[in-house]
Amino acid sequence: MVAISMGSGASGGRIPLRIITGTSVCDGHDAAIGIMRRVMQAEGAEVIHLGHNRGSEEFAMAAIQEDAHAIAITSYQGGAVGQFQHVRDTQSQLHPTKAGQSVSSNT
Ligand code: B12
Repeated sequence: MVAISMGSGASGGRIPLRIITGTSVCDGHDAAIGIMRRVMQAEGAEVIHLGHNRGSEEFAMAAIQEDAHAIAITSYQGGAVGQFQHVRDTQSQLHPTKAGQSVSSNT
């Protein structure tokens, strides 16, 4: 199980990683993230999949509302590269204390 240690407790201190997944804005290429989210789930992560054509605010808000540990975005049109930084910036605006989460990308 992919989990992080949170010290002692009921689950032995390990909680499953919570990951937001989706495809970048104006992008309908969701085959790859469909594979990746199933790999993450098979490893025990809790995946909140937003689907395709998702904007920065949607990723940022979902990460905050779902108390996620990471955001995984796929993009097939190079124009969305800037979106990854924009998601972080939006998170910092919406919830400064949570802005430390990791955002992984593949273009
Ligand atoms: C399938 C496909 C489509 C399908 C998408 C189906 C779907 N639901 O996903 C359809 C037909 C809808 C489509 C449409 C279009 N497409 Co298209 N498409 C492709 C194609 C042939 C394959 C992409 C794919 O899914 N590969 C299968 C995945 C599993 O493999 P992969 O990409 O290697 O992904 C692996 C890694 O990259 C990695 N990975 C990927 N994402 C992530 C994310 C994370 C977090 C992690 C950890 C890993 C990871 O893991 C994956 C598994 O190993 C590519 C060409 C190509 N060969 O890449 C063109 C391609 C991406 N498409 C392209 C274009 C231009 C379009 C259209 C604009 C065409 C048009 N004029 O209508 C539209 C745009 C629609 C839209 N709004 O998005 C261009 C993009 C050019 C660019 N970069 O700007 C490409 C490159 C084709 C080309 N050579 O021109 N497309």
